[in-house]
Amino acid sequence: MTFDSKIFVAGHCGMVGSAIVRRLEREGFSRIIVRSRRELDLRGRVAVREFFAEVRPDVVIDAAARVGGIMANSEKPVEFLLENLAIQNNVIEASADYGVQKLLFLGSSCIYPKLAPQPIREESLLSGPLEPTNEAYAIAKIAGIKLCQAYAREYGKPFISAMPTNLYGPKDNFDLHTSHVLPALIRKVHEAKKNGASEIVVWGSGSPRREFLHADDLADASLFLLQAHEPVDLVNIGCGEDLTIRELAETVCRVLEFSGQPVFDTSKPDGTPRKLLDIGRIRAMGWKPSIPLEVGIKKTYEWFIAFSEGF
Ligand code: GFB
Repeated sequence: MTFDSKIFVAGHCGMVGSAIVRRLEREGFSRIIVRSRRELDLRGRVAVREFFAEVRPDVVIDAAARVGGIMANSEKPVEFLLENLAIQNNVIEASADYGVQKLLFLGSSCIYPKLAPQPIREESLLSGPLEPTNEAYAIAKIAGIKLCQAYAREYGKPFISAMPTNLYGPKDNFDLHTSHVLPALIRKVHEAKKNGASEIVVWGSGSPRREFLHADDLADASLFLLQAHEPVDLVNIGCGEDLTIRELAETVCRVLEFSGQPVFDTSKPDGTPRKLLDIGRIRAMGWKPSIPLEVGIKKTYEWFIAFSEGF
């Protein structure tokens, strides 16, 4: 990838895609190509092929996906499966057919088995049953990894699959029903402060452990992988540390200067008990994360305050 490369960022309006575009711009890449959903529906194979035939990108970053938290995933398995398969099949196939030199396919740590040994190494893929609350999304993403690997094996395509841990940052989804846990906690604490409440309701038992990576760190890792010379097909991206949901809730309360307490609604699902990635592979290549959790939460809250009108 050079500064002259035509780089197509699929999903640039989302949290991950927008972080990648910001980073590419900051580095001085001048030919960044984006299309809104209205301009190009990535679920449509013909439209995607016409776009690739016309634009001929050199590099593709596939950050387009239907994503959501534990509730959205459990309630909408059909949409998570169909939409993600369609988007990634179209983008990956067109990248292969229209001469893309490098493709980065972004997935998620939920592709690994529910009870995979922790921290989870890339080798754990397909070694056991998945977590039921996000099985549909995970199966779609596993199909994407397998498609990239198949293109590499059969046609020599340098397609990379990167699996980030739970992400957060500006432009996250703060809808309490469909969001992930971190934006939900930020919003709950913000509203509790505003309303003078003394507690926030946290879903589940508080005991599941999760690892969190700021979207800007993921953008940094994405550029690193695209510029690396070592061949790599599947690579984890995380921060290397996890904490319980209770500890996370307490951290959000502290960072947002809320003196109330988290209380736990155990009628809501816990999901997988622990999800900590082994990041030895990308560390050995020379990459490491740089945004500590508390700093990232503070930055995300500042974004939320600035853009939360209408929430
Ligand atoms: O972030 P989250 O929705 O997704 O939930 P997963 C993580 C944990 O936080 C679960 C708890 O144990 C939730 O029960 N939690 C506590 C909450 N309070 C809340 C809340 O207010 N909202 C939410 N959403 N959770 C997703 C997968 O799993 O992770 C996706 O469903 C994807 O497929 C994503 O892989 C990264 O970490 O459980």
